[in-house]
Amino acid sequence: MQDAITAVINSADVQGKYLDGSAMEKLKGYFATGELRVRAATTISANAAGIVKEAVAKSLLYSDITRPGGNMYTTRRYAACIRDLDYYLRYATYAMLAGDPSILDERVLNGLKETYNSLGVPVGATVTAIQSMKEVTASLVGPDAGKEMGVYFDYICSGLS
Ligand SMILES: CCC1=C(C)/C(=C/C2=NC(=C\c3[nH]c(/C=C4\NC(=O)[C@H](C)[C@H]4CC)c(C)c3CCC(=O)O)/C(CCC(=O)O)=C2C)NC1=O
Repeated sequence: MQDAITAVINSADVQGKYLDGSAMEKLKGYFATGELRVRAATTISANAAGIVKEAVAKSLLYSDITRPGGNMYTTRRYAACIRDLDYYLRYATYAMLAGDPSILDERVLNGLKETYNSLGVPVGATVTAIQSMKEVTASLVGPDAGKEMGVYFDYICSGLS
């Protein structure tokens, strides 16, 4: 796993150089948003179950997905879907704190598309639900932190598609 600081340092180290102006700007941007990131993560963790619930209500409930024959039908599959959304929210929050998406590649997206395809889990509906979490989260943490979280929700969606 990387974060905004190690990403900048690693790339300078590869060249055997001190951080240049643009690397310093990246670090400054990260430090300047530290407070924002921590505050957003605190709010998200205190409201995680509610965020998932509202996103599911907005995007999946009472659709073909939750009816007989749908992939969320039966409590076992419904619970697996909620659990997956919980994972996406938690890992997007970690990535937002780190200011770097590498944790998503390593711990979430690695092999996920293949797993979904082999189990018949619909990727399109999953992406819709993640986009819905993005909106619910932004309305809770405000536009600036919401935008930053959006980067990592979108990263998960493109990794799935
Ligand atoms: C932390 C990293 C991590 C991720 C991301 C993860 C995902 C993950 N989701 C799974 C299943 C599943 N995922 C879903 C999800 C959905 N079905 C829908 O129709 C909805 C659109 C969607 C929710 C948004 C469902 C229903 C299953 C069970 C499928 C089945 O067994 O038939 C499975 C198969 C094994 C299992 O059932 O537990 C994995 C590995 N596991 C992990 O360890």
